[in-house]
Amino acid sequence: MAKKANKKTAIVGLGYVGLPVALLAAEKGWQVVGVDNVAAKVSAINAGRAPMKDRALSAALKKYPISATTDYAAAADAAVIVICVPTPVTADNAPDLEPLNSAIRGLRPHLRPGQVLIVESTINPGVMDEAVVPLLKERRDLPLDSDGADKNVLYIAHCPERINPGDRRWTVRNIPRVIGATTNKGVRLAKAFYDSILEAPVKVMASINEAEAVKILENTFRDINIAYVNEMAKSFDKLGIDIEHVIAGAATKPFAFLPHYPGNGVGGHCISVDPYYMIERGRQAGFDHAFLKLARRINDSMPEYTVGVMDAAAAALKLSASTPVALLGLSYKKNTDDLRESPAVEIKKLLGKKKMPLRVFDPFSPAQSNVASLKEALAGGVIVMLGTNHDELVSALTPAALVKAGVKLVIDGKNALDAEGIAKLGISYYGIGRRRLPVANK
Ligand code: SAJ
Repeated sequence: MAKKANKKTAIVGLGYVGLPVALLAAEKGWQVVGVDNVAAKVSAINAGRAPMKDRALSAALKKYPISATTDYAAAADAAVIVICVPTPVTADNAPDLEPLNSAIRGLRPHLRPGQVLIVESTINPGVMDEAVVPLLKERRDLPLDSDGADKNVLYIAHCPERINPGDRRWTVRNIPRVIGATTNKGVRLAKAFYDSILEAPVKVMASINEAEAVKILENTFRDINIAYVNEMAKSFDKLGIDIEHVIAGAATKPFAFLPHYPGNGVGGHCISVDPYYMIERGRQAGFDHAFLKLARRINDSMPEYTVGVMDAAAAALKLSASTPVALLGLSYKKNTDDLRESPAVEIKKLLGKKKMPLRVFDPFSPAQSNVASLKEALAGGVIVMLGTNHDELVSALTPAALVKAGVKLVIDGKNALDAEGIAKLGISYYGIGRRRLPVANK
């Protein structure tokens, strides 16, 4: 009688990445146990509540309840263990593998030959071989596939996460993946897991290093392209050319052009972080990633550039230094409550150093706001500083609403507002790489 396949999987790290994987695995028939080191998250999930504001996740959790625990021992009888913990940077932008290392150390006593251990966290080429495997080797009685054997060993694989928070079109279910593993058996086991839960192709890379490099390449690609348009925006500000129009023009080219858009900076736990992992690994290997570092410098300069645009515009309009500024939106990305590495949070810090009264309103972050409504933020004739293009902010900030509130100047950090309409009603509009001045101010 064939042994019944072990369909238990342990998902370690139940955040934006791990929870969607856990719920999809549960939907596809896996017996799922979630492991997380935050007890509050564990109890929320056991009570059927998603620990983050995400309607789709909350609905999935209701439909496919999973059990969660802080105890790594729960992974002992799992066939597949998936690690989805953060890989942030330290305050001086050095890679911080502590969350990954502590997950490995927590799991280590419970790992057994025959299991496949898959890391989804974003890491640079070399981390699996140089950080994860040595940590696992500290358990001398656990044979690893990296020792060359291909049976009765712990199999090790990497499948970089590709979750896009807030995206309804591309989800954990339909985004293609790449995987890399140490041995062919490891590839087979990891691929079998993803083939059983995804409705998307899984590409097998020639090595773990290549799989690590794929995610770094795709995210540094995005960072440098955003930096490129941010630099062009600064240049076009000098020339009075509207970069949004120019990008739209360039995008009529049906090949070899991929539009990215300027803004007040690059935030989030992926694009603004991942390049530093490659920069550091390159440095260790004796290679200087001058281009990646330049892109980081350009993108990190955008919050200060945006405040500079406001200062120059306010001076040109001879607005009094006591004109209040309403910073609208703090999240790094629209329609999320995620503040990690957010440029708008950096702008809040810069504005906080000035004399003018500062009002902060983000509907997704009431705790970080100092007024309770948009109406309160705009009262009395303010300078609007759009920090995040949340749909509900953009739709409320119509030209008519701005005039009605007596707004004196609009700084649009995400080029998301109706520039023409705002200027037509007599309010000066400055975006990033675009501006519209009322006829009177021309
Ligand atoms: N941003 C720009 N201009 C752009 C695009 C983004 O300034 O043209 C800014 C955003 O405002 C934000 C930051 O960059 O502050 C990052 O935005 P993002 O859309 O890249 O969002 P993330 O950080 O959630 O990136 C994720 C990544 N997904 C994974 O790492 C699995 C990234 O690889 C995706 O390309 C991205 O989503 C996406 O395409 O939305």
